[in-house]
Formats: sequence, structure tokens, C-alpha cells
Amino acid sequence: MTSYVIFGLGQSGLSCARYFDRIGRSYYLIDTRERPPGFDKVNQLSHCAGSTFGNIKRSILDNFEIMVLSPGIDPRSELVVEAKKRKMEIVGDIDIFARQCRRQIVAITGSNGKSTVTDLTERLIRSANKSVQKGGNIGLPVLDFLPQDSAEIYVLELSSFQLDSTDSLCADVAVLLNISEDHMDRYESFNDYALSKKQIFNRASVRIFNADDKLTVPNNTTEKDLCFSLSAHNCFDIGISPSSGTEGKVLSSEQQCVSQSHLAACEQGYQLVVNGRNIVSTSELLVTGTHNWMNALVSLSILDRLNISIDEAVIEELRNYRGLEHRFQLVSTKRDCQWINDSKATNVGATIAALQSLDSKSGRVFLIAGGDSKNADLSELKPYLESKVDFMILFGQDANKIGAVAPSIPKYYVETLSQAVKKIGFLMKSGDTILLSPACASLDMFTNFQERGKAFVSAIEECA
Ligand code: UMA
Ligand code: ADP
Repeated sequence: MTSYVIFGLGQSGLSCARYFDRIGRSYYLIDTRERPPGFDKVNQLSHCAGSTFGNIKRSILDNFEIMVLSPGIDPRSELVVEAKKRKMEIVGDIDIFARQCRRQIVAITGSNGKSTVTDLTERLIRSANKSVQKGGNIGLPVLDFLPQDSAEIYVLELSSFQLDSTDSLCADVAVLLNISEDHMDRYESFNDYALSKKQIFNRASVRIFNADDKLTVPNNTTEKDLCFSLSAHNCFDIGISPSSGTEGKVLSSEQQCVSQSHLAACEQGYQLVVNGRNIVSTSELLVTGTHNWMNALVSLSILDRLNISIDEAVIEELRNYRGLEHRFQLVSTKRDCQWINDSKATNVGATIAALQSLDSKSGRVFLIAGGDSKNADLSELKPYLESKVDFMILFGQDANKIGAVAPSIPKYYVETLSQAVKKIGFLMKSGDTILLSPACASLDMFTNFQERGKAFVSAIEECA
């Protein structure tokens, strides 16, 4: 009988164990952590044949044929390399899900915007009266949905880590939002990371990609695919010409057609134009920032590709969407200033998007940044810092690295977020913007980005 070892007892591993319990399959659990997050739940599992936590010897693999690998585990780690050497089958939770799921799957990846687009897409599909469920990297492990498989459509946020252990996914719609440097502690090169993201297109029926970010463009396109862009003109640049209305042509040798969605300038701001149809003006939306308008455009494009009618109920849902917590979120107007919590900006691309979204006519900008840069090249921030930021308040492990990027900007180094807010309290005046957009992961000082965002909000309440 095939024997399974589940490597990693975090959210994914635990959900896999529970799924195996539900279908009556036995398994063994291992984790290099002495007390992994699922430790206290092990005695509630019905088909767990045993477990080893902490120091794991290679010989443990003698007993197994298939390894279910958690996304947080580096495939270069000793035990995974050994498993590959032994020609064990290595699968991720998304792979197991994809093999069993009989419903439509929308798969979303990118360096930034995944959670927002996943969340918004689920809401829009639900407002069109379809049964839908979001899951994946957004924090809802997919195997929790099986074997019931009760939704009509699954909207999955997929990280590059998850894509690396997924060979069976045939997404009905696969979306690649953007690619900028992230997780360079896990990939040998930026090219490797980009290739990992592009795996989302493998075997997909319809591909949605970003005409403004050439790295996201699939090698071949078909008439079912769709590209989105800030402007209709950018589609020309990659060889797609918008024809009289709804469709454009790829001018490559294959001469294939793709549809497109874009922003079009109008009196009130921009119109979201989806496959030739004006849907809504950005002035009617609650979310702000160009990146969020692009996210809205992508969610609408997904509905278009699923043949779900974008009717008034869908548009009303979009108008009322407030975005997710900790993502470029206005959390206070204390002392007549804009306090923005963008704690989820854990890489350079997200902080650039936040800086680009700041209104250039508003007052001075204080940027709070720092944390674990994950070996990223921070120099790309330089022009955005120099054109948008008046003061930098830096903290965490890589504070000095960020500071070195823009030597001309006045800066202060602090130990905690409350010290950062106190410092700003002395310098600020009415009309200023204070932006927490760290460009770094939080793990050097916090359990996660949510805790960092909450610490910022508490500091505003107590210290500003
Ligand atoms: N770990 C060990 N030893 C082990 C197993 C894990 O040290 O034996 C460490 C990992 O190196 C990692 C941590 O434990 O630092 C968590 O890893 P995990 O694989 O146990 O993670 P899960 O709890 O299963 O959560 C994962 C995703 N986490 C990661 O990919 C790191 C969650 O995304 C996701 O929500 C969840 O599955 C459900 O699908 C979080 C994340 O940070 C939000 N994702 C990264 C990101 O968005 O940038 C990719
Ligand atoms: P992810 O799940 O990919 O991390 P989120 O939606 O959680 O994406 O947003 C993460 C960060 O990226 C936030 O700081 C957010 O403001 C920013 N962001 C959201 N959408 C985009 C986008 N389309 N392009 C660039 N940055 C974005």
C-alpha cells in the first residue's frame, strides 16, 4: 500500500492530515520544529500512524513512498533532497486538491496583489449568485474543501512556493498579476523566481496577464487569453493591437487573438474598461491607489473570462469594496494627517506601488520602513523615495540597508514602531501623510505582518 509522510505540521500539513482522516488514508507526520503549530492537535487525528518532530534522520524516509511537502519548506533542504534522490513522489497540497477537484478553478499568483484580487474576485462572483470559495495562500488551506467539493468555483491564491510543488493543476483561469523581486532567500536567481510564478500558466485553459509587465506574458497566447494594462496603448508594445472594440490581435507569427482590459482617462478619473465595455469610474470606488484599480480590473476580467455577466449587482459590490486590512489602508486621520497602514508591503514592489499611489499634491510624506529584506535588491526604491518621501523612519534588521538607498533623505533610526510614531509626532504638521510600508517581511520582530500592522495602529492611538 502507498505510504504517505506529511512534511510540515503548519496550516497546510494539518489540513492535509485532516483530509486524509476524512478519506481514511493513513500517514506519518514530520516537522523540523520541536513544537510545530499543529502539535497540540495531533492526538485528535484519527489516521496518524506516528510522528517525529525536531531532529529528523534521513532514514525515516525508508518507510514512505510519497512526501506531502508544506510550502514553507525549502526544496533545497536536506530531507527533500534526500527524498528526490530516492525518487519518492513529492506533492503539495494544491496538487492533491487539483487532482480531486471537479469544479472550476481560478488560480491567482503574482508578487503583489494576490490576496486582494482573490478576495475581491470571490466577492464579485458571489454577488453574481454563484457558489464560490476562496482559498490557498490567503490563509485557507485548500484541502479543507475536500472531499465535499461543494462550491461551483474555487478562487485560489497561489504562492510561488505552492506552485513549485504543483504539477497537476489545470486552472480554468490562471492569472499572473506582476513579477518583482521577492523571496530571494529561497530562489537561486530572479529568473528562477519568475519561472516559478509562470508555472501557473501550465495546462491552464485561459491565461490573464499584465501587458505592463513583460515578465508575465505567456510564451504563446490564444484567443481565449486576456491581457490587462494601465492604458490601451501598452498592449501595442507587446504586439497586441486593440481593434475596433472588444478584441485585439497578437502580431506575432502565430497571429493569435487576445482580449484586453485597461484604464481609460475620463473626466472623473479613469474608467475600468473590460474587454471593450466601460464598467465603472474609479471615482465611484472606495479603494484608492492605481494598483487597487488594476486589481479591480483584473477581478472583473476574471468574471468576463468565466462568462459571468458583470451586471449591476456585481458593479455595486465592487463600488462598496474597502480592500483588505493592512494593505494601503487609511487607519487614522489623527492630528489632521493621513495615517496609512501598509504592513503587508513585505517587498520592494509593494512599497513602490504605495509611494506611486500617494497624491503628489498632499503634504509631506513620512515613510516608516524596515524589517527582514529577504536578500532583496533594495536599490529599485531609490527614485520613488527621492521623489515622494520627505522623512524616513527606519527600524528592524535591515534598517541600515534601506537607509543607504537614499542618503539625501533625512532619516531617523528607531527600535520599535511606537518610537517611530513618537518621533513623527514631534515633526509632523497638519496635512502630512504617514505611511507604514516596510518593503520587508516582519518576521525579525513580529509573528506576522498583521501583528506589525496592529502595533502601528496601537502606536497611533497611544503616541501620536
Ligand atoms: N517550517 C520549519 N520546519 C518544518 C516545516 C515548516 O521550519 O518542518 C517553517 C517554514 O520554513 C516556514 C514556517 O515553518 O518558515 C511555516 O511553513 P509551513 O509550510 O508550515 O506554512 P503553513 O502554516 O502550512 O502555511 C502555508 C503558507 N506559508 C508559507 O508558505 C510560508 C501560508 O502562507 C498559507 O496561508 C497556508 O500555507 C495555507 O495555504 C503565508 C505566507 O507567508 C501567508 N506565504 C508566503 C507569502 O505570502 O509571501 C509565501
Ligand atoms: P499578496 O497576497 O500578493 O501579498 P496583497 O493583496 O496582500 O498581495 O497586497 C500586498 C501588498 O502589495 C500591499 O502592500 C498592497 O498595498 C500591495 N499591492 C496590492 N496590489 C498590488 C498590485 N497590483 N501591484 C503592486 N502592489 C500591490
